[in-house]
Formats: sequence, C-alpha cells, structure tokens
Amino acid sequence: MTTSRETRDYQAADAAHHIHAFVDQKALNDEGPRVMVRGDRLHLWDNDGRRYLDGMSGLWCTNLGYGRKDLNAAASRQLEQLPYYNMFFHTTHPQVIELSELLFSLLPGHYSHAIYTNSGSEANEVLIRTVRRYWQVLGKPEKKIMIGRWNGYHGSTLAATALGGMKFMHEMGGMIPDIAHIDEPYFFAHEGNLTPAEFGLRAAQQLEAKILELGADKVAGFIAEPFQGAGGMIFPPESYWPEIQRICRQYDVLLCADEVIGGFGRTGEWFAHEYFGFEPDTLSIAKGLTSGYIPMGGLILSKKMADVLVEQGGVFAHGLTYSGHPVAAAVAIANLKALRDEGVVTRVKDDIGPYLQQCLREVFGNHPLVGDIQGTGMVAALQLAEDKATRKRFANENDIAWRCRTIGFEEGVIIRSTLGRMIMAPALIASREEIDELVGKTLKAVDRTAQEYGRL
Ligand code: PXG
Repeated sequence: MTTSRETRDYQAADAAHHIHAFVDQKALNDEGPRVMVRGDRLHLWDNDGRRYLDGMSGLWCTNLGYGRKDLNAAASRQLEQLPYYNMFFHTTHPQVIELSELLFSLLPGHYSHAIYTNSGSEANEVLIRTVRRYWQVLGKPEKKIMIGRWNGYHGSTLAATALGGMKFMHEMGGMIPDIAHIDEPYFFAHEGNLTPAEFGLRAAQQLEAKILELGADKVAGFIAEPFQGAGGMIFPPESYWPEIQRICRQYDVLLCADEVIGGFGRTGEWFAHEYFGFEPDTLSIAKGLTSGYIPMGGLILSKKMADVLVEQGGVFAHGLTYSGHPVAAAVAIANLKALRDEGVVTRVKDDIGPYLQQCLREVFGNHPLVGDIQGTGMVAALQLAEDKATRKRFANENDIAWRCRTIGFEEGVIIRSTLGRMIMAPALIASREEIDELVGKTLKAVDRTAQEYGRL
C-alpha cells in the first residue's frame, strides 16, 4: 500500500515543520526520512512500497507486532463509549480499574499500586518525586539523591535525562541536582583479566562505594535497567544483580528497576527483573504495556512503599491530565490479555526465544566482525570486535555499526546500532520463518559491512 502523495512531497512538508528525535535535522532534511505507511505482524511498508522486516519492534514496543484487530477494536469501543475522563475529581472509570487488576495479577505478589503516565520518561519523572516523597513521609527528607548508571537510558525529559547516563544529553541542558552515576556492567569493554563473575561483583560494588561517598542518609534510590537497552543492550554477569540488591538492602536505598524495555515478555519472563532474579521496590513501565499502539506508561510500587504513601502520606500533589486514560487503558487490557491468553510470553521462553538465540549463535558465532553475542528471549546484541580473544573493539566501532544498520535498511531489515553493537528486539509473536528472515537479512548486512571494512 502507498498513499496518494509523493514521498518527496511528504518529505518537503516534514522538513518544513518537524523536528525529529535525536538527529541532526539539517542533515535529515537533506537526506529525506523514509515515510512508513503500513505494518503487519513484523513487516513494515514505506510510501514507495518497499517492505522491511522490523527487527526492533518499532522502538522496542510492538510486542504483539503490527495490525492487531483486537487492540484496534478495544480502542474504537472505548472511543465511542467514554473517550476521556480524569483521576482528579475523586473519580475513576472501569478501564483503569480493570487494567490494574490485570496488571497486578501478572506481577509478583509484593507489588500493589500503580501511578499511570503516558510514557517511560514520565514514569521516571514520577519515580523521582515518589521516591523522595516516600522518604519524606518516613521522616527522612534528606534522603533524596538518585543514583543511576553511565550510559543508562531513562527517557528524554529533564529529570529522566539526568537519571540516565548519556553524557551528551546531560551537556544539552539535561542535568539537575542530587543525581549521581556509577559505571555500567559492560564486561566486553573491561580491559583487565577478571572473570565475568568477578567483574559483575566489582561493577556492583561501585554502588556501595558511591553510597558511602555520598552518605547513606542522603541516598534515596538506585535506578537501572535490568539489561541496558538504548545504551547498547548490555547484559550484566549473573553475579551483578544479587550484589546490587544486597547493597540496596544494607544501606536502605530503594531499588528501582526501569522495565520500560524489559517488561511484558521480552526476556521470556513477564518482567526482566524476574529473569535476573531480584526484587525491585519500583518498576517503571511503558512501551510493551500497550504494544506501542497508544501511549501509556506507569510506575509500579511495592506494597511496602504504597502502604507508607497511602496510609501515612496524606495528599501526594501529583497527577497528569491523561493518567490512566480510558482509551489507553482499554488497549493495555486487550494487549495484556493477548500476551497472556495466547501464551506469547511462555512461547518466548520455551520456543521462539531459544530459536532466535540459537540461530544467532550458529550464524554469527565465528563471524570475523563479531566478538560476542548477548541476549535472551527476544532481545539480542552482536558486539562488533576487531579481536574476539582479547576483546579488542574497533576504534571506529560507531561508524561501522551505523554503516551496518544503513546497509540493513537497504537489505530490507531494521536493526539498531549503538556503540559498536548491532541490536535486535523483534516482536514476540514472530514465527520461525520471520526469525529466519531477520537473521538471514542481518547476515547479509553484517557480511557487506565486513567486506567494506576489509574483514571478509
Ligand atoms: N526507560 C527506558 C529503559 C527506555 O528504553 C524510556 C525509559 C523512555 O520512554 P519514553 O516512552 O519516554 O520514550 C526508554 C525509551 C533506542 C531508544 O534508540 C530507546 C528508547 C527511546 C528511544 C530510542 O534504543 N527507550
């Protein structure tokens, strides 16, 4: 399907009026963005009729793939019946109530309450205020510093940018007081001779050192993605999370997991912290909550925190016009029911996830451009490397990875490049044929890149 308008006509209008995300707008205007017009399962079509296999679930969000009629019907029904109402005037509506019931039936039992937002960035904005409020109510208002990780990503609003560890974003007006960072647990990049287990412990112990440096009486919480997404799909060694949890418990620091990417089945568990086996106090969610069909996010609180805020906290002056929006809630309900009732998450764990991981290891295990393969379930990264044995990375790894991603588009596959890593996170409903297409086209892109850089 194409539209009645010429692509170059769209591009000119876009260039005239639209500032895109994370891009040199002038350069993009010269190049002209692809105009995407249709999606079905894992495939996308642009306005010139070109077909792409979407290896990234949009932006890590279309967990059910494109073209779901049930999600469409849920939105249409709700738009007819009650397109909007709010949570401010001592009111509520069935959709948000039923969404909460469903969500907490899928979450481990020690979580009890949600604050709904429209996005992951907002979930993390709310997180900072909620965590600080929690300590205020407990009579410890000086506990307000949040510790995040370098290269972590928690969104692009002001406080979410500060919580994240992208220095180039901090430098563009993106820092606030009372935020600190520790290193990410990026084993492949470490230059010593530690084993992964030793490295994981060392990386976690940076948190202890930072808490002691700042004073445990000043630190409110530690936030991290269970596996780091936008910062390169970094999986920590197994020793990492148990040690982080020990440190948070020992110093009375809240453990906050950003599940915006990892949540809703990506790893084969409902939430990524379940895969890594730790128990956060809060979960930030978005993306897969609605499979990206409509914006919605939220902050999940443990019962321990909610009890303090609800029973002792009085008024918490916080809320968004669209908190718990009925249309978004209706879509989220349809999405969660499909993920549950069609066995999508279970299949990621038992069938299609292992299939993707096995194919990648077979195809890229000895590839001259690839030094390491990480991932589980429906998320994976190929680490580009000059020398696998010594973990030597290319000096120009960003350029190589970006080139590989561009060739991918030419070959009809969308994969993401970040910091010398090629990332994929396909829709959870992928068939084996769709995975074969993803891996086959990715191989063409990686091979062509290797040829261009003299490695093949
Ligand atoms: N937390 C995490 C872990 C995320 O990945 C956000 C919060 C912010 O969510 P919103 O809905 O405000 O965008 C994200 C967003 C990438 C990429 O290139 C990743 C995200 C957004 C844009 C690009 O990998 N994740």
